Amino acid sequence: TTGYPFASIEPKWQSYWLENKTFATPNRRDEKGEKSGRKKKYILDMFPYPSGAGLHVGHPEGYTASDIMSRYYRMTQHDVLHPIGWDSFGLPAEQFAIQTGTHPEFTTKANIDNFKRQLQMLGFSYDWEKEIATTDIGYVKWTQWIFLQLYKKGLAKQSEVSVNWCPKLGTVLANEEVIDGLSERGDHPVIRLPLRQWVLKITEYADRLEKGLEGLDWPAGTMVAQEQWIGKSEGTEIVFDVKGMENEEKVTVFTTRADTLFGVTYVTLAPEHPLVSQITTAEQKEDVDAYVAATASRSDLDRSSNKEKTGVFTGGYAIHPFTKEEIPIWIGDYVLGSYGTGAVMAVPAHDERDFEFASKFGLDVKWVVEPKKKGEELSKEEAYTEYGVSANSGEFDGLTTEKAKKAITTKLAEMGAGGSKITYKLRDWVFSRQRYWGEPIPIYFPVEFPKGVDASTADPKQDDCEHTIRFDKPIPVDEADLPLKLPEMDNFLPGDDPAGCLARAKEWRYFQKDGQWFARETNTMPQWAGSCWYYFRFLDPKNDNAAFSPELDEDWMPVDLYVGGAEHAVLHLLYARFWHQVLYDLGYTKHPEPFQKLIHQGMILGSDGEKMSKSRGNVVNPDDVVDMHGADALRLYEMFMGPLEAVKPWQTSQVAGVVRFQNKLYNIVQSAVQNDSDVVMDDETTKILHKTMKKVTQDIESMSFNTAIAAMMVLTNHLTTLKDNVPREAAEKLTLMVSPFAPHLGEECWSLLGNKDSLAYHPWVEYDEALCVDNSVTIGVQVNGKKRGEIEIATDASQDDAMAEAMKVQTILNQVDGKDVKKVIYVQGRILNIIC
Ligand code: ANZ
Repeated sequence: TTGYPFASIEPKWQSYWLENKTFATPNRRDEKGEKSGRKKKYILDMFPYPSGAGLHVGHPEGYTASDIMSRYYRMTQHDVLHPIGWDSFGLPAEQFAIQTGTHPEFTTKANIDNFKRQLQMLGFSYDWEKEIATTDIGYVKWTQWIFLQLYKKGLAKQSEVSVNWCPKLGTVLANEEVIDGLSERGDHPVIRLPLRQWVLKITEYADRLEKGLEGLDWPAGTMVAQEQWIGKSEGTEIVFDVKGMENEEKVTVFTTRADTLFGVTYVTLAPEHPLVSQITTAEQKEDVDAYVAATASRSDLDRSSNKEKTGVFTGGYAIHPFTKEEIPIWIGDYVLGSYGTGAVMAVPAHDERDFEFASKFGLDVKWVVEPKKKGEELSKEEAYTEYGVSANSGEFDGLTTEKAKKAITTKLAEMGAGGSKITYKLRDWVFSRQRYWGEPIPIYFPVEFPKGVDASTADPKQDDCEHTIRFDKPIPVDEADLPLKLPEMDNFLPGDDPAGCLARAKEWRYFQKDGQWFARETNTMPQWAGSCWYYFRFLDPKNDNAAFSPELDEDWMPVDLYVGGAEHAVLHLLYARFWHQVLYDLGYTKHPEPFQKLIHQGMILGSDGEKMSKSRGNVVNPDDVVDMHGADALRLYEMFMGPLEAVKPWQTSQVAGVVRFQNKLYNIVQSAVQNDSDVVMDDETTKILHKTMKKVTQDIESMSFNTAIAAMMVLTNHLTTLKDNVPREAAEKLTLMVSPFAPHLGEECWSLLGNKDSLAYHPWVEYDEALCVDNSVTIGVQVNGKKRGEIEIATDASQDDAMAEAMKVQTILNQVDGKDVKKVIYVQGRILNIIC
């Protein structure tokens, strides 16, 4: 056998595909705009961030899977849209710019070129005419346009958000980047600081985002993760009067356990609750102020962690809505200001956190839920948080927890002291970044000068020109003036102004219109923005008059298959669904959800079973694998490693297995080509062939690629045993089947078999169900009651056929030969008994 010369063959087919635009997206309408009757598939990869490191072997895993599906659907007569692009804004390019002075645009372009070279080297069937980068100015224009639609719909607002500001690093940090008040990077002090930010009101879509999940074909874990992030919580709001302020202020709490209302022994407010200052008595003021100040620097994450509970008494009292008892009001930072109402009714008997808090401060504990099961007793050493039966709860005694919740909620509603309430964990989305390399937010503000200053000669670009920017009067950029480009800069350091480095680009920031000065927003959008709608732009990447046309939305949406990493299970998918639903509400798309089916490829680990990382030195570079074995071998190996969704270690030694498979397949085709007299298919080969065609077809449909490859290996091994007698039909069908997996090999074999055109649109193989069923049996043959051998015959073979088969077996023949056969007993499918 000869090795398959991939090094010359693969680039040849890659050029062929590019030159012939083999994978151009078909038009789904004729010249009259009539829709085609063909089925469609929109197959989408999560587009990569073009990092300086280039592709790692994890990228081709998902991309090969989606490529197999795209190629398979083209061969099964679907119109296929399979695009790719670049998620090219983001921090690394900016940090590289800060370190080296290289403009992020330059770095981004170089990285994209490298990624593109690598993807083309792997033979993916993308339509390169659809390529987009989120940093393209023609794309930025429409990202900004969508922001304006959000703004006009009241879904983009400014808000003072408490952020983690690190003066030393000159940047805002995510909660995860702050450890015990210090920056994770460099151990610099971090302060909590209110910063004016743009916020997208995703919470207004909480309900829709949850309901929309229904009917999507997504991994169960991802659905759950989205649901948990949205965090729908059904409960009750309960209104408590405040002693001495009966007609003025009330404290409203949110609870999921209204049944425990008779067990409330104190109320806790979040330290930032607006009523704290009014409720606090003069005696308690000093302690309360000190506590409020001390907790101001703690993040929500930190506050809800399992650290020791802290708090102080306000001196005020709430009135129990039923018993009219006076209940002390405390503040404690385990109550978050941003969830529910920022206030809780504390029931230490039945809530762990309240129990801990009450134990620490010597507060009362009242037991109001008893276990349902007979014999089970309250330990009273810890909170009893299970459901049970109400006790010490007046008229509600004896009700199960579920019933008591309903009855108490109903009664509160009748009294005007509360009612049912649905709360969500989801928070509004802080949408601005104080960075350079992002889309400028298309908003500006009026500039005002102190009284007495002549506005016509003032120039706010000058350092000494005193002025005020009226952030309370935002003005959206005219849609006709989009895109709003970034200014040229050569220093991308954030600096000591939390407003970010764009604040220093004064020539860009300040402008005059009709004699009035204005200042642009200096915040940019987060990297999430570009990935929120790229799947729409792929429909219509060159459209300068709209983000995408309504016809193309109708023709191609929704995405039929979305393939990407599970690390995007929550945020990207939620943000993209949110923008999608807004665009749906505005009438720009006819489809309520963007991604119908979602698959996460499992992570590929290093050969040591650890996550691949530079520091571990266990990273496998696809360039090296392609150099050594070729692109098809890399594709086949990654698909053969195990189930697509499984996490699996890279084992270089096992690449050899798929290389052998490729070589054998190539040799089979060559041998079939050399057979000028057409070899007839024997029954066994026919059968294996049809079984393989069935298995590969079904396995591709269910994206079970490793088992499809295994089946093709079995067929290949069988055909190899036929040596010079490989039937041409078998070689052709095998070539068609392998082509989605190993497209270069497929095309090369197809052309060796005498075809002039690419096989990309050749009809997929069809199997005969009848030839796939196992319809032969092996039965024992007795001569005069003694077993003398076995025969393999059709399940429904006749007695004559069975006898004929038996007479071919020497051990049987020896017993019968020369004698008269007196009688034959044949039971179909079971036994043949010859009496002689
Ligand atoms: C009284 C009670 C009694 C509660 C009991 C629980 C058990 P989920 O399911 O997460 O929505 N809670 C409400 N708002 C809060 C806030 N801002 N910060 C911290 N905790 C808050 O949980 C709702 C429960 O979490 C509420 O029900 C409240 O405590 C607490 F036996 O109220 B519960």
